[in-house]
Amino acid sequence: MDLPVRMLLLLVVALCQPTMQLTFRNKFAESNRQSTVNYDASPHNTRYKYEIKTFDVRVDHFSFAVQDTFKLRYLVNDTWRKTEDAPIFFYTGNEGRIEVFAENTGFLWEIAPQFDALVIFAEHRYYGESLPYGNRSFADPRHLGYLTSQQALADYVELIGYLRSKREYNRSPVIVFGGSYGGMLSAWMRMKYPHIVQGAIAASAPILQFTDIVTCEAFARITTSDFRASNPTCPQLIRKAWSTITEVTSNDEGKKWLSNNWKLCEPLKTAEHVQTLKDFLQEVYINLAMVNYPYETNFLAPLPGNPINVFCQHLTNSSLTGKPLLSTLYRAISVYTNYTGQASCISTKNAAPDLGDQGWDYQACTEMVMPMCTDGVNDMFEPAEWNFKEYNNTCFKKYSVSSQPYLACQQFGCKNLNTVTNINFSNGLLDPWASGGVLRNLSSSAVAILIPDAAHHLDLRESNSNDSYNVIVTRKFHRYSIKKWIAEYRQNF
Ligand SMILES: *[C@@H]1O[C@H](CO)[C@@H](O)[C@H](O)[C@H]1NC(C)=O
Ligand SMILES: *[C@@H]1O[C@H](CO)[C@@H](O)[C@H](O)[C@H]1NC(C)=O
Ligand SMILES: *[C@@H]1O[C@H](CO)[C@@H](O)[C@H](O)[C@H]1NC(C)=O
Ligand SMILES: *[C@@H]1O[C@H](CO)[C@@H](O)[C@H](O)[C@H]1NC(C)=O
Ligand SMILES: *[C@@H]1O[C@H](CO)[C@@H](O)[C@H](O)[C@H]1NC(C)=O
Ligand SMILES: *[C@@H]1O[C@H](CO)[C@@H](O)[C@H](O)[C@H]1NC(C)=O
Ligand SMILES: *[C@@H]1O[C@H](CO)[C@@H](O)[C@H](O)[C@H]1NC(C)=O
Ligand SMILES: CC(=O)N[C@H]1CO[C@H](CO)[C@@H](O)[C@@H]1O
Repeated sequence: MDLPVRMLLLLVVALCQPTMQLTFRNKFAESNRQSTVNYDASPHNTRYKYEIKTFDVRVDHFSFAVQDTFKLRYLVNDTWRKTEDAPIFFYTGNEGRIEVFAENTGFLWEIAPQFDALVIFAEHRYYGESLPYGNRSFADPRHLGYLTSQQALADYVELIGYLRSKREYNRSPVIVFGGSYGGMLSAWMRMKYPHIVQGAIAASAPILQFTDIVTCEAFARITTSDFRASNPTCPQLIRKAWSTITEVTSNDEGKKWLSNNWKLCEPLKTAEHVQTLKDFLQEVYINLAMVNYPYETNFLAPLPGNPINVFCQHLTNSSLTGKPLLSTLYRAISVYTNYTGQASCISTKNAAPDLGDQGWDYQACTEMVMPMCTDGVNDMFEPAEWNFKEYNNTCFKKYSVSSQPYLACQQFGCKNLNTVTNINFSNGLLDPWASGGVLRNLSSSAVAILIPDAAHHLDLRESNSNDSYNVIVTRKFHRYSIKKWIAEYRQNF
């Protein structure tokens, strides 16, 4: 059984495991909370070269009571550093193994030689191998409580301090890079620590995707519009299919029919299984929107270029209903689940409960509460309200924590950001996460770059002959900004 490898930068919306005890579930919120990075751990076909090092950091940067330390992993390439005080290009790692982000951030690798820069990719605590309490990190709420974005930023500050403590990097300007949650971290690094970080490239960073800041429908509407752009019938059939699935699977014969025809690894037996299948479909649609890149990629799953077009080519006959509709939908879904032709069956469960998964779920339950909802009218999903109370209750049951929906905005700011400087916020407008992105200039040097034809942080990827003019120009702007920031830094010395 070959589960497609789903890798991701950032907030990848992943499989939803049904929480049976809930009568009402906000599926959208649930899938957001289950966001995950599933990565291929094997080091085959590593595109870029680096050394892997570790650095001891404190588990708790904000008290004097806890003395524990752990090893934070980071990747280094110092090949292009020519002179003293070379710029440090520092990727603020997000929710997953750091190698995944190194592989998918070709832009940084491409420009490092032009800037003679030292390249660093730092792993986020509680992901990959940077586990403060080893394999007990997730077992005990007292161990898990140090998983916060603020602690992670403080790790990066310590690591930068250590790198700069060496004579040859004493006065090195630091430029941070990140995509998705990593982009949030790079923006926040510059906002919180401007004396340490000279500038930030924050790609597809939804720093505004929080309570009372953006509307909860936006994410689903952007996803839907990506499918509509391909062909208007496509999202209509997707919407129709939800009730068709309910009807067809209302009896055992129908459950069996669907299990066989869709080649499901785990046959549908109960209503909960059907719900798991629906959550899975929702995840597939969202992931397709995120990685709707113009060329073949293997980020969340092996996919063709412009995967939504390929998907929607199957969904053009608006008269389809019942089983024929579901058979057609299966062929469309196969673009995501079986592009390689290697899948023997479709698994609707997250078969590999890895640490990355757990980590993001916890973060979404504590500080990264991102309200999402659907209405089934302006979007192609089943209607689901945002219900904070239910959300918090589920989190409390799982982790004994109380969700803090206002914490991120309190700590980092969501409004009145006009004092922010030296950040380029880039947003692919095809990306559902643009819903929480910075789409307006905050100040003369903290600017929003809108890329109409790009998905989730496409501009951070390596160049490709199919990149649109807008993506190419965005990368040029980034290079220009970085040059400017470094020159400003050097002038101040
Ligand atoms: C840095 O990357 C270049 C290009 O891939 C490679 O030739 C070099 O060996 C790398 N340096 C280190 C220290 O890994
Ligand atoms: C955790 O790690 C310890 C030491 O490396 C090992 O002995 C133990 O079996 C591990 N436990 C689990 C549940 O993996
Ligand atoms: C660019 O897109 C075209 C058409 O979608 C495709 O045939 C081609 O393989 C793509 N090129 C690359 C480098 O992926
Ligand atoms: C569209 O679907 C309907 C209902 O299944 C079918 O009768 C019709 O032949 C289909 N049209 C095309 C062009 O395939
Ligand atoms: C995947 O594609 C191959 C080749 O077309 C096919 O034999 C196989 O049944 C497909 N698997 C699934 C789960 O659809
Ligand atoms: C979350 O739920 C717990 C348990 O019911 C409750 O004690 C806590 O006050 C709730 N938090 C918020 C912010 O409502
Ligand atoms: C932000 O300002 C830049 C100039 O610094 C301008 O080119 C760009 O269009 C502005 N972006 C938005 C979204 O207004
Ligand atoms: C496209 C764009 O607006 N890029 C900007 C990135 O930020 C610098 C200033 O810090 C601007 O000069 C660039 O125009």
